[in-house]
Amino acid sequence: MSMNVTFSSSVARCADMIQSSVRIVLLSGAGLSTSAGIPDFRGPEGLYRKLGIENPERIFDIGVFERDPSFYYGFHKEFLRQVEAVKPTAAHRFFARLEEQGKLDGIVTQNIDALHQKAGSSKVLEIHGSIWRSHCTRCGKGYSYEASARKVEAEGVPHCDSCRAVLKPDVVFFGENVMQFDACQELVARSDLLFVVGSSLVVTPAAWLPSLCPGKIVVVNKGEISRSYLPSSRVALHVEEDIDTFFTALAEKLGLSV
Ligand code: CNA
Repeated sequence: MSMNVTFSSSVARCADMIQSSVRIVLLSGAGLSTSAGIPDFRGPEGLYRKLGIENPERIFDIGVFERDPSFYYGFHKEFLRQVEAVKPTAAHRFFARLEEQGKLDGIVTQNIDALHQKAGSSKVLEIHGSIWRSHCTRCGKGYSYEASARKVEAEGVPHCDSCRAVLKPDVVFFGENVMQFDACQELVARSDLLFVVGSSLVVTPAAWLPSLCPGKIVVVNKGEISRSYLPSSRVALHVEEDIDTFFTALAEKLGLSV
């Protein structure tokens, strides 16, 4: 009972904040896509726990990739299969509706699954890149998603048509620079309401972004998050609920159909 009261009052407070804000920004993480069927890294059902690898961050370690790309591509093949099968969640659709209403200034996503775009969002900054393009690690030749996916299927580790070097998807690995960071910083710095949804806030520099928000911050995340860089005085609301449950209720409160 008391939990329901807390839940509905969180929904109501959040709806009020949305109504009184004009430049809403979302920082999203893997938790937004778990209900679509893509496991996150660090959540209870996350890949790190499932794969049982001692140091699973090695999957996205650029040094490991350069030494042995087959380690990454074993994961990649499975990931592509999942991404192709999944559909956006209610939470993805919620933020697409906010953009339609002219309320949402943009999204910074750490996800590489393109579910925001599939849901209809167009103002999306993919700070960790995406799997939609690949390039040759030697000559730089670019490959479309379809071309590289065909090669992964046929060769396991895909190679360049021109120079035979290994291809790498345009996903940001640990040890590489993130993408469009200036634009991400500018977006957050002019927001009056920042949603941080489904992120453990442990991966920098994405985890630094909330500190640039001059307005209010709403965190929606069930499970542990790092508070190292989170400006706690600006966190107006921390909702520890299932993401889809919360955004479905919020949409209903605001009269948005998701
Ligand atoms: P993370 O570190 O895995 O954290 C996810 C957070 O979401 C955890 O705190 C979970 O407890 C929480 N969470 C998961 N499901 C739910 C739910 N249904 N309701 C509420 N909370 C939930 O993910 P981050 O994004 O913070 O980590 C950064 C990495 C993970 C980024 O570089 C991503 O590219 C990378 N990643 C992306 C995907 C994807 O594209 N979908 C999948 C897995 C990892």
